[in-house]
Formats: sequence, C-alpha cells, structure tokens
Amino acid sequence: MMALSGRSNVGKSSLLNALLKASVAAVSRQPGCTRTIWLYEEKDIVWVDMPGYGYARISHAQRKAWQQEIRAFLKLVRPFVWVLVDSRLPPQALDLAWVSFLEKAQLSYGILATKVDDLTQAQRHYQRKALLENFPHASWRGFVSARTGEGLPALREWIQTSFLKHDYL
Ligand SMILES: Nc1nc2c(ncn2[C@@H]2O[C@H](COP(=O)(O)OP(=O)(O)O)[C@@H](O)[C@H]2O)c(=O)[nH]1
Ligand SMILES: [Mg+2]
Repeated sequence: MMALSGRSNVGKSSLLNALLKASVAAVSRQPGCTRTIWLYEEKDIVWVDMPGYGYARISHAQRKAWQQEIRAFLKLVRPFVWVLVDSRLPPQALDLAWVSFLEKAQLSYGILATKVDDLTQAQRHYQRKALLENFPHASWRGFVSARTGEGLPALREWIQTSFLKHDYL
C-alpha cells in the first residue's frame, strides 16, 4: 500500500490520475478538494489519496480533525508514504514537519518533487541537490510531472524493482 501526502494543491490527485491512467482521483484547482481518504486498487498496489495539509481556508477545527484522521490511519495501516513537495519552491516548513512526524512514527517514505515540467535544467540541477540535503533519510527521491509524464517511468521502475520486492509490504 502506498499513500500520497503533501500540502494542498501540490498535485497528489493529479499524480494518482497519471499513474493509474484514468481520471479517478478528484483533481481541482481549488485546494482542499480531496476531503477524505480514498483507496484505489491497482494490480499489485493499493493507492491512498488523502486531504492535503496546510490549507488555510478550511476551519482550524476541520483541518485538525483531518490531520488526526490521517495520522491515525497511517499509524494503524502503515503504508509506504510518498511525500509530495512542489519542485518549484524551496523546502517548506510544513513539509519538513510532516517528514519528522513520519520518522517519529517509523513510517517508510519517499519524496516526489511535483510539477517538474515548470523547471529549467539549471533549476532541476539545483533542486536535486536540495532534495538530497533536506530529505536525507527518504527511501527514494524523484522528480515527477503529472502533466507530461516525466519521471513516472523511473518511479514505476523503483516500485517494481525495489518496493514490491522488499519488505515494505
Ligand atoms: N504544471 C503542473 N501543474 C500540475 C501538475 N499536477 C497538478 N498540477 C496542478 O496543480 C493543481 C492541484 O492539483 P491536485 O492534483 O488537485 O492537487 P492536490 O490538492 O495535491 O490533490 C491543479 O491546478 C493541477 O492542474 C503538474 O505535473 N504540472
Ligand atoms: Mg487532491
């Protein structure tokens, strides 16, 4: 099982759509569109789409309730967790805080830097180094674009050759 986590609007639902090659996950320009935990079954993997963190326009109480639900779900079910970060931004405090929660809960995780179609080659080079420096304990790190499909073959390759063959399941 693999769960997609990350700030609202980082591209979780879009990436899931691109991976599953079907418009199954709700995608919206409006943050906070994914309002519950969704499960999608692929051949060997169950994918989890979840509400994002850090969306300011829902009530504090609602956000807190989602966060508690998500944390409880992850601790109980213990999926591999993908942390999606926006490749166009420097590392965000919320992302670093989320990773430290995952590490404390001893959940395995990987980093996917989204929307790489918006980066120049020089920016990719710079961001690649930043990802390694900021997330040294991630099982895997990669750039992806739901829009162009860039990075998806490498991601699938890692899932097939490392994840599914080892003891993450
Ligand atoms: N340029 C670019 N935009 C993207 C990409 N993936 C998603 N987006 C846009 O980012 C916004 C949020 O996407 P969504 O998948 O709903 O994010 P979520 O809130 O994390 O589930 C939408 O406007 C998407 O069109 C991508 O690969 N490249
Ligand atoms: Mg979503």
